[in-house]
Amino acid sequence: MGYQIAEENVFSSGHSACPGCSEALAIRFILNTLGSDTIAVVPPSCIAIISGPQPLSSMRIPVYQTTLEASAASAAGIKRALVSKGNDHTTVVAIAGDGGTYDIGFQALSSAAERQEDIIYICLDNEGYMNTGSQKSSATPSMAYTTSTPAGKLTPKKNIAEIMAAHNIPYMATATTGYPDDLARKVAKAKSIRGGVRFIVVLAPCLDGWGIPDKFGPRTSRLAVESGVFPLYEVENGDTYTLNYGPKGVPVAEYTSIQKRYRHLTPANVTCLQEEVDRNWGRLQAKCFGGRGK
Ligand SMILES: Cc1ncc(C[n+]2csc(CCOP(=O)(O)OP(=O)(O)O)c2C)c(N)n1
Ligand code: SF4
Ligand SMILES: [Mg+2]
Repeated sequence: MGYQIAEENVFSSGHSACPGCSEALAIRFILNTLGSDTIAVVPPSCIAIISGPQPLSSMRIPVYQTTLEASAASAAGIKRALVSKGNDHTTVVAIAGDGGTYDIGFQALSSAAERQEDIIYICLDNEGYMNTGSQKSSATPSMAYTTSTPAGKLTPKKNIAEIMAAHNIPYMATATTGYPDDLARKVAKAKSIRGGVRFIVVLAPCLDGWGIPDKFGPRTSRLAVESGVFPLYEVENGDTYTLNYGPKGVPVAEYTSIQKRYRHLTPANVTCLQEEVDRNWGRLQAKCFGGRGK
């Protein structure tokens, strides 16, 4: 039986994201799971557009809009200020994009993890700087078109999940909007752990940046999991791996063929992508099952 998703109306309709945006869907699941005793920190991104200008925000909790570099530092500062005033119950969550996490906000995140700050950090990964017109980030996968990689990206996606797990934080998880009960369960688990950075990276397909129809967000994210492009797993304390959902034998071609950002690929390119995905899956299996594979 799946995890029950709460609907506490901590996120309201009427925001200005593209209709069908996976980031908005993710925020709905995240905030309704965390509940109203939460303060969010949001850097410049489509998330900031969704949270909107106060008092018109769709996020019905206090939101601090920080700089693109400083989400983790801002969240840590807010948490410390609350605790120093005797409030140790309010959850502080940073919700940032991949550009604000993998790239521009990374030093603040890495140092907050090393200092064991008591925050939740959630990266909504749409694999590019979407708010400014779909430029490449280090989360953009191999060969994907972006407006700054018009012939396709020449380098692979940075593995932020493993980088964060290597900080020996209490909890790291991957999640996606196509598996909402899994996402909500992981957010609840992150909330239940006290102390240390709890990090979740959520694959959130961008309609415009990936070139998919409005209603294809959840379907595309499910194909990412079923093809092995984005396996769902958890790592506790840097070394205890749990696989939640792995590949189900769906070819990577099925995932790429519905996205315009891959429409320039030749069959040979798709074979290279398939090999990259198989290699990454083999590495993850070795970590989850001690090299035995499953
Ligand atoms: C230091 C800095 N560089 C660039 C910008 C301009 N900027 C605003 S939003 C944004 C895109 C952020 O991308 P991402 O974090 O992936 O979030 P998304 O828009 O994809 O949700 C950029 C580059 C900025 N605000 N600050
Ligand atoms: S550009 Fe992409 S991430 Fe931004 S609001 Fe639209 S669908 Fe969502
Ligand atoms: Mg992004």
